[in-house]
Amino acid sequence: QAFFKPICNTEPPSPTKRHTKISIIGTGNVGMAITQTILTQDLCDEIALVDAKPDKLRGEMLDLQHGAAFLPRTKIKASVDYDVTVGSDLCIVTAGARQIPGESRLNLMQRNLSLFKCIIPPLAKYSPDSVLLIVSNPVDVLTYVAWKLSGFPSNRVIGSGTNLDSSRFRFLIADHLDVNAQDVQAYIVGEHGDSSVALWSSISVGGVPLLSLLERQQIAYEKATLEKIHKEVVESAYEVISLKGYTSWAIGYSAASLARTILRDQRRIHPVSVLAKGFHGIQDGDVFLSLPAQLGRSGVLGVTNVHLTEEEVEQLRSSAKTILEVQNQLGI
Ligand code: 6V0
Repeated sequence: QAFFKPICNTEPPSPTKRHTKISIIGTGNVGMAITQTILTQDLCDEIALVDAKPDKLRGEMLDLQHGAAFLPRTKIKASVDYDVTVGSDLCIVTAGARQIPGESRLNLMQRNLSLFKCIIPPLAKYSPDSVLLIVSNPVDVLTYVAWKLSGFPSNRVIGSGTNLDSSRFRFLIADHLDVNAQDVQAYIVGEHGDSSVALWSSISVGGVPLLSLLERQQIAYEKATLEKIHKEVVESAYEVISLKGYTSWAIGYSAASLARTILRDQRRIHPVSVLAKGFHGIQDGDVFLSLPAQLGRSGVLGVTNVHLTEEEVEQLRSSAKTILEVQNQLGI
């Protein structure tokens, strides 16, 4: 006998309301912070977790399931087998090898390439229409690797890129001016990490362009102060890692915000890693780096025509060159 006795003939579910599923590959610090943010923000109906360590994976799944009474209803599954990801709308990859002390970046990159060869083809097989969101580092090169291995069109392969760096940038500017970070429009573009580019010329606070405001009010804006803020953005990941061993909460919010924009077709603009060939004079080779891009249900809808100063274009091209150099050594 059924648990519930129906009170009337229930309507079949509306064909426009569909089941949404997110798969998260890698249940380390970052994967779990993303999962927990997605769960609490009620962004999908089902989450599938995949990791290479079965005990850790099952432990994380049970721990989250035990919170069901306090959370929006979301089915949580976990397996070391990729068939658990079947029919995903969004696949978020956070699995990554950890740098061994003394290991070169290139060697780490080669190990991550081997890892992606085991991860991306089955994801593409089980969810051929999904959007891939790459978080593992070095994120720009690995987004290129994921694009190549998946065979997906480039609009469906996105790297979380400088979405996080931009959030750190907005926090520091907001802190400096004592305003709300959500009122600060500011972008960091280019490589996620050391060669990232701060777009000072396009910063605005509550619709007021920052640099012209400072000039109008004759506040001697010192380039050194601005550069110090950017330097702090670049160093902040290293600082957090040196203090707590890894970064997790901010990347959790950052990736969940991308998931919301994509799955709910919000068409918001995020600085994320996209195929940048053809933009701002980047012509040599297929390189993924972050540019302000409009995102929606089908992935990247377009790249905004943001104004860059000559210096910013120069820095962006040099960022592209740095990424291409690593990419070319991989032989993929
Ligand atoms: P972690 O805690 O070591 O977790 C990595 C997880 O990946 C572990 O649970 C592993 O078992 C798992 N894993 C390893 N190999 C496989 C495989 N073949 N299949 C499935 N799972 C596997 O690392 P953490 O979570 O701290 O970081 C993960 C990645 O995110 C790293 O590459 C970081 O550098 C990167 N980050 C990227 C950020 C960004 O802004 N793009 C920000 C923070 C961290």
